[in-house]
Formats: sequence, structure tokens, C-alpha cells
Amino acid sequence: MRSVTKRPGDSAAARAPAGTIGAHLARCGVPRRDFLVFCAKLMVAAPFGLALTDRARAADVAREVAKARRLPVIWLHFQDCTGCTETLLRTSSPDLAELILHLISLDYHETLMAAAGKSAEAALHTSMRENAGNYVLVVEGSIPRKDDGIYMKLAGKPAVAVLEEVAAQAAAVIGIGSCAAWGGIPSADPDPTGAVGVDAIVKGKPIVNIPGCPPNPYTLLGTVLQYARDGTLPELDDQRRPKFAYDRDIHEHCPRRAHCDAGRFARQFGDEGHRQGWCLYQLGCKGPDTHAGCSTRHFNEVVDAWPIGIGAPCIGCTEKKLAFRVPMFQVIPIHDVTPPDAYAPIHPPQDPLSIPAALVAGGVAGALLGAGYVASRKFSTVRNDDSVPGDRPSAEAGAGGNGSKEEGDERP
Ligand code: FSX
Ligand code: SF4
Ligand code: F3S
Repeated sequence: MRSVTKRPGDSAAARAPAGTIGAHLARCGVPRRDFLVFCAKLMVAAPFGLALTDRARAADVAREVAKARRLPVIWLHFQDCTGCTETLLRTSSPDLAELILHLISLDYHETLMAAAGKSAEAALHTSMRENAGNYVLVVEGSIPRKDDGIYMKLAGKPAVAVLEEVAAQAAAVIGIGSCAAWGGIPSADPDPTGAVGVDAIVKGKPIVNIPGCPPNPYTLLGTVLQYARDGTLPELDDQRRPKFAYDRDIHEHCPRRAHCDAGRFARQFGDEGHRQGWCLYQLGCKGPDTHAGCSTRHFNEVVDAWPIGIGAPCIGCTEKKLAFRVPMFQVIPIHDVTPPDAYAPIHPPQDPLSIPAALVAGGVAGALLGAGYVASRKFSTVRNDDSVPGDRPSAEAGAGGNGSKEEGDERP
């Protein structure tokens, strides 16, 4: 076990009362630096809308978190791939993964606990008894409801009965991942098990949904830590998602947005537009209709570790109406984009193609020749296409110093 590096007067953790996160961190010798790094990341994940991070500095957030009690958490797995657990533990820094397990008291978690069989069941019931009315139940995976729930059993009981039993004593229930939020992958057509989310089964309890396949772990931690500190949950939207993490859509902060607005679309995987990092809308990107923070809060603390960051279109994994219902590469109609219609004029006359028009025209794309001059200029992907007036894709990208090679170009 590592020793604590103490600096006089800077350790809120060391001064924290027994039973709090601070006291636990001090007892376990968790370095303050790791704790501060975590708090800084929490601030990035929840820049506003979460009472905990409504502070100016990571040290202030650390002080608040240290005061919180270490919440007992029971984590149940149903029909899932364990990706939600993986995302919680696959931080880029092992110290951070270890720290996360110090912040909560994870009393029962099938895939992480050493116990199995009867001793695992005993651990579950001991925690339920000792923490009745005080623990948070985290559910990962969907619940099979068809045919009296016979498609999944734990300790001889249908999953739906286990959920009802454990939720009955919980203070609050969190559905982590899209499977637990509404059914996710297991609920995709033909849905043989009748997969549903937590809120279709559990009634009369505060329920928070944190969809995503997988979701961002900091959304879970921020929610749990706020609840641990003062017993409140963050403000939720109409699908019970914390607004601090789901209030904006991917498209609003997408790094490819400038390409979208300029009408530069990748049209095939591996084509020039794709290699140049252009907008993925024509490849089926659901970002304009998907509420999630992925475009600014990447996974595993690795820059660009998120679908669009690695060149894959967003499949809308946080949206019940999109994920595993609308085919991945199917282009969606655009209902709304921000800014709503067009940028304010700066030097009129402007380019006549409005932003929604650019997107919609991109969708039906090249086929809509009637879109005229602008559309034909923007949607041609044939290099040096002389039939296309104006800038060519390679020329447009070249303005930013792209990799296209012209004759005489010695670049590798
Ligand atoms: Fe997997 Fe979780 Fe997707 Fe589902 O995440 S990442 S299938 S949301 O329940 O384990
Ligand atoms: Fe980004 Fe997708 Fe929007 Fe294009 S359509 S800007 S890739 S979110
Ligand atoms: Fe999911 Fe789209 Fe983010 S697919 S992980 S919401 S970029």
C-alpha cells in the first residue's frame, strides 16, 4: 500500500470525519494528487449542472467529495456485455481506477467480487440487511420480462424478481447503460426475451438513467457522489437522464462540425473525405439527434477516444429511438440543428445554402443535382473533377494543410 504524501493544511481527506470518503482515502493512503486529478476530471465531465462541481477549483471539489459519506453500492448484472463495468475500470491511469473503488463501497458486484455461489449471495443479503434504505442500487443490463422472466435466472430466481427484491430496500436506483435504461441491444428486434429497462419494473423509487453503450463513467460517479454528499440527485430530463451530461447533442460540440457546416462530408469509409476527418453525416452519423457529452468528454481519459474521434459515425447509443432501432449507417432526417437555420450574416450576400439544407442535401446527396451550384461543388468527391465548378474537395481540404498530394509534392 502506498504512503500518503501529506502537505500541512492541504489534506481535507485527513481531517474528514469517520465514515466519509475523506477518512477512507486517508486510511488507505491514497495520494492526494490522485484524488485531485479525479476531481479535476469530474469538473470536466460535469462543467455545470452538478452541485458537486459547482466550484472554482479541483481542491474545492475535493473538499466537498471528502465530506461525503462512502455510499454502499450494490451492482446487479442482467442482460449485458459488461461494457458498463469495463468503462468504469478502464481508466488510462491504474491509480484512477483504484481510486474509483475507494470512493464508493462496492458491496456486491458479480464480475468484480472474489466470492461466488452461496458466499456471493450471502454478501448481497448481508449488504441489503445492514444498509437497508441507504444503499444505491446500480443496474447494468436489461431485464427479460417475457414468459415470466424465464430467460435469465440468478440463484434460481428470475432476474425480474431479483431486481424487485433488491430495489425494494434501495434508497435510489441507477440504470447504467442503454440496456438498463430502456432495453438496449437485447431489446433490438426481434427482442426474444422481452428486454426492458429498470424503470419498467421498479416503481416508487428515485431512478436515474445513464444511457450509453457504454456510458461515460464520470456521469455515474458524479451522480453517486452528489447523492452521497447531500442526498440529492442531479436534475433529470424527461427520460430520467442527468441534464448535466445529456443536455446537449453531439453535433453541437462535434470537432467535425465546421466540415458539416461547410458541406464537406465523408461519403465512404476510407475515401478522401473520411481520411481528412470530414463530417460523417452521410455515413449515418446520428450526432444531430443524440444527446450525450461524448464530443467533449472522451473515454478512458484518452484524447479522441470516442466514436467520431476514431472515424466512426455516432449510432445514437444514448437515444432509445435511435440505437439498435435505426440501422447504423442509415442517414437520419434532421429535425433540428443549432444554430437553428443559418449563421447571422457577416458579409452579405451569403452562401445561399443554409445549414439544415446542407445536411439534408448531404443525405440525399449527390443525387439531388437540382441543389445546384453549391451542392454540386460541396458534394463532389472526385478529385480534380473538372465538371464541378468552384473548390474541389482536395482543394478545400488543402486550405488546412491536408495530406492530398499534387504533382511535384514531395510530402510523404
Ligand atoms: Fe454493454 Fe452495459 Fe452496452 Fe448494455 O453497457 S456497453 S451492451 S449498454 O449494459 O454492458
Ligand atoms: Fe459531427 Fe456527426 Fe454532426 Fe457531422 S453529423 S458534425 S460527424 S455530429
Ligand atoms: Fe454513443 Fe454516439 Fe457517444 S454512439 S458513445 S452517443 S458518440
